[in-house]
Amino acid sequence: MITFIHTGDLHLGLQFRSMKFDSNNRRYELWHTFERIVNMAVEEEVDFLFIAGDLFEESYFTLKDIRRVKGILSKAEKVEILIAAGNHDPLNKNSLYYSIKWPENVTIFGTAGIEKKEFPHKNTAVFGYSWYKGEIEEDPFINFQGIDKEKINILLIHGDALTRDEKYLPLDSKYLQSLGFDYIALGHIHQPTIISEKMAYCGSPEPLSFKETGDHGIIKGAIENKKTNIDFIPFSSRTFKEENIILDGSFSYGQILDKIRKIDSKEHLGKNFYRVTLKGLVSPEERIVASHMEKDLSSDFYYIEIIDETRVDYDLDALEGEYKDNIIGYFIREMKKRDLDDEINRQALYLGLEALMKGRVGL
Ligand SMILES: [Mn+2]
Repeated sequence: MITFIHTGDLHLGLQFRSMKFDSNNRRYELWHTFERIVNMAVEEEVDFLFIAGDLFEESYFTLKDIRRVKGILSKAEKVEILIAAGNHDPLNKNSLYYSIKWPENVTIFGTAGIEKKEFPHKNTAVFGYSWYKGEIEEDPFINFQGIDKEKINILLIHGDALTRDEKYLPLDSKYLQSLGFDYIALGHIHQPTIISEKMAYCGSPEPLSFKETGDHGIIKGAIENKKTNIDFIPFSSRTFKEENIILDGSFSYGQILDKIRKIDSKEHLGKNFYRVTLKGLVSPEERIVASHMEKDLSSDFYYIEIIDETRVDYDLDALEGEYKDNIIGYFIREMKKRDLDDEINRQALYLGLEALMKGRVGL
């Protein structure tokens, strides 16, 4: 039997430039989680650690950083560590992968088609391929010789088997599955995706943005007598969560804040990244100012982002009565002739009213 941990897409060194959160702290967390993964491989005495590409961000990584990677991996001297570079850490002549001497137990796959590394004492062959630039369209399987079915065979590769984007090494999952591998460890898609018991994307162990909601972690697996068992293990220190809250115009500001605080347990609020979109109606007195709301919630949340998609709930009849002789009254009467159940008409009504009411206040 062999056991393994499959990870990838760590994106160590990522800048998080467009994010509002503390990017320096998040970068530290990526390092820490990488270290936790390697520690787990040591503690659980797995045979293999597979890293399926995008281990680091080449554009921002330094020699000091790659030495830090080596230092962390050096703690797992009894684990066979295999790396297939991806589009963010491509293996070319300038690559940091070439700037240091790696321990004996670390294998970085080459870039000239699918390579094989044998582990005779484990009766295992691991195949892999590294990207050499940021976009790969050619087929690395062109000269692939096939596998020896007497052995345990594993493939480690970074590429797109889901949408098969032609720039990002499109992988044909049916073809891959037909090759007879006992396990195919994929990288590139950041959402953990188990395609079959023998083929999976581990996903990014630490999610990197609100595009990566839900659980993130690693895959642990074992292969025995041609049978493969894999488990997804949630492992991230934080998760990204998106919620919608529908308001109906009857809520006070304080009640809206309370509603937002109730989207999760106190413990989770203090830990995760939340993006809350407010929809529906608010009374004219309770117009949302997202930045104020974020400040008022900041003591309850580790990170909170408010997106305001509410509309002000005007009392049309009252407004029409109050302003019957001026443009506001004319506008309401004109709009009432239209179908106000139609979303576009309603939006026009609210936007128009908002502009007119603001004008009134401005006077
Ligand atoms: Mn990636």
